[in-house]
This record gives sequence, structure tokens and C-alpha cells, in this order.
Amino acid sequence: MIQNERTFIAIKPDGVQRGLIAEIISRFERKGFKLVAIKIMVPSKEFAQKHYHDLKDRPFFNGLCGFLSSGPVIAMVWEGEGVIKYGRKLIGATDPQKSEPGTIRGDLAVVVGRNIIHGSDGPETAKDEINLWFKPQELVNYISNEEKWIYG
Ligand code: DGT
Ligand code: DGI
Repeated sequence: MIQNERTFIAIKPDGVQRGLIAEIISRFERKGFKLVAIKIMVPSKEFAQKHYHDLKDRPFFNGLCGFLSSGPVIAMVWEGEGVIKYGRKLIGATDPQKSEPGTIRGDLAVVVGRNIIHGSDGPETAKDEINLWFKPQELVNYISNEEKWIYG
């Protein structure tokens, strides 16, 4: 595993409206992952359809894309060793009824249609989603002072 692995994380409109931005960012930050890109935007429905293109044949696709485009989303790229897989662990199972307590969805959400956060599910989707949401110049390379204490 490599320290500069990157994943795409989004706080969906429900997470933003419920005032959970700081809480969610804090969980990734305290873990030891590094924020390398962040912005707030209201994605268009077409943009949401691109983001969720893998789910286009699912019955909830239309509602899901409508929901993602219904308000501000916090789009982020987080970096760190194992961040793609472990980011999913921090987030918890897709359905908050099945997410463990201690995870973001387990602690903060109740139903699958309002599960407050998205995280890339593998290296390929991480790459595609980062490219969809961010221009290369929006990603910031920097050394955090904490890294030597996090990685040794
Ligand atoms: P809501 O509150 O209307 O966004 O619905 P949810 O998110 O509580 O309920 P959900 O996730 O079952 O459905 C999300 C949306 O998807 C819902 O607004 C209606 C839409 N939807 C569900 N099935 C279909 C379908 O087969 N075709 C189309 N076009 N839309 C569907
Ligand atoms: O990567 P995840 O978000 O954990 O899960 P996913 O890629 O399978 O699904 C993407 C989103 O689609 C998920 O965050 C919420 C929504 N979703 C998934 N399964 C269902 C669903 N929405 C509804 N309404 N019903 C589902 O069964």
C-alpha cells in the first residue's frame, strides 16, 4: 500500500443540510488521512447521472440522481495509505440499517436513500470519480507535519 493513495468522498445534500460537514471531515482527519481537495457545489442532474452511471439500470437511479442534484454537495479527495478501502469502513454499509455503530452511516443516518455520504468503492472508481469532480490543478500536493507521527 502507498501513502499517496487517493479516494473521492462526497457529503451528499442530506449531510450538508443536517450540519454534518465538520463531523464527517473530522472523522477522516482524526484517523490520519489527508485532505487534498475540497469544494462545495450543486451538481446538475446530468452530472449526477455521470457520477452514478454504474447504477443506471437500477429502479432508484432517477431518484438518486435527483437527490444528489437537489442541493449543495461537499466534494473531497482524501489521501493516505489504504484510504480507498478504509474510507469505506469509516463510512459503513450502504444501508444505514446495516451499518455498524461507530461508522458514519451507522451513527448518523437511518435510511438508504438518505445515507449522507459517498465514497469510491475501488481504485478504478476512485480515479474516475476524482477526474469527474476535480480538475488536476484543484488537487493540492503537500506534506503534513503529522505524517511522520502517523506513518513513522
Ligand atoms: P424520494 O423521497 O421521493 O426521493 O424517495 P426515496 O429516496 O425516499 O425513495 P426511493 O429511494 O425508493 O426512490 C427514490 C426515487 O426514485 C423516488 O423519488 C422515485 C424514484 N424511483 C423509484 N423507482 C423508480 C423507477 O422505477 N423509475 C423512475 N423513473 N424513478 C423511480
Ligand atoms: O457505494 P455505496 O453508496 O455504499 O452503494 P452503491 O454504490 O451500491 O449505491 C449508491 C447509492 O445508491 C447509495 O449510497 C444509496 C443508493 N442506493 C443503493 N441501494 C439502494 C439505494 N437507494 C435506494 N433508494 N434503494 C436501494 O436499494
